[in-house]
Amino acid sequence: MLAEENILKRYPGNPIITPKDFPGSKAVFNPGQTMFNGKTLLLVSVLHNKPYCYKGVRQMTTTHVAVSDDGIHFDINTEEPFIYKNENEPYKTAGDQAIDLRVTKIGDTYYIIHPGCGSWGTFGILGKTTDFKKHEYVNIISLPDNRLPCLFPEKINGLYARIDRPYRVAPNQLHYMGNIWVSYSPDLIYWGNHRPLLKPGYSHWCGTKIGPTPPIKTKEGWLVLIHGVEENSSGHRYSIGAILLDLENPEIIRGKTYSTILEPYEPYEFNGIVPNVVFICGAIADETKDEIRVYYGCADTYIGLATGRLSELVDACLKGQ
Ligand code: BMA
Repeated sequence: MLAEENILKRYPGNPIITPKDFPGSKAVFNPGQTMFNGKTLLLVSVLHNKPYCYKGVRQMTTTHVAVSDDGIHFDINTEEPFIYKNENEPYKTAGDQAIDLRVTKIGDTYYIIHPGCGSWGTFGILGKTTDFKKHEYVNIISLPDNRLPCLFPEKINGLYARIDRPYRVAPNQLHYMGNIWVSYSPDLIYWGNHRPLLKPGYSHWCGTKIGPTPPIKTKEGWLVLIHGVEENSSGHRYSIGAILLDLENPEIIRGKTYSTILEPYEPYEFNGIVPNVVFICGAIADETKDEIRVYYGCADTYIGLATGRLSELVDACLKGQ
């Protein structure tokens, strides 16, 4: 699909954050995102050129807070990581993979989920903060291989809710695949009532894999931006689409986009550590302004900004465009 036909439109000054903004890094990508005290706040995944030493622990990836008044120019805290490997569990076991952050605000608390990766497999680590200075570990909330559960921003029928994507080995053994599921919890730690929601492969752009981001509440339903992976003769291609879930019963899909809302097209989405990738961990929506902003990873190296109209995305889901 031509870039101009996608619902999300790129900011012309993309990429807005690059490794040049973080001395010693080789990738600054896949950010978690939210509004905090009236500012746009990103939790940036940083891959270092050589081990980054913090509090005596050497690590190759860390998470850093970046804030902006205008949503375009960001001030990154390069001195202090927000999440980093340390001697406490689960970080000791998990290795340093504090990347791909999913942020959900529930009440006054910002919950953050990121993967722990290591010889135990990849699992979901839940943490929280109220000030984006202190990150507090809560618990491991998903077993391998289920790296990124995403929380709904409010309880549904009296329970916390989440969507996740446990992996399974595909029958042809060529790829790992996974389906998206919904589950519920009384306390954000113990999860149950698991229900299957969506398989990959309903459209060419998500032929082998799909993965969720935190749901966004709209009048018409929960809007969930997802990434999709298509394998072809030159490798993989990561694009972005959307699904819309029923507000009262998120196990019901009200609609989904069959085409991408953003797919790799620009040079900075090809020329990087992992070419042919646009990857999302969330979005910032404002229903009163009918606006959605997506800070997305480009080729696992940079951060780009794409914007669109929330109502157009919801319509595209309902019409199956
Ligand atoms: C996924 C994750 C992302 C990455 C993407 C493309 O599996 O590892 O961090 O952006 O692959 O490489």
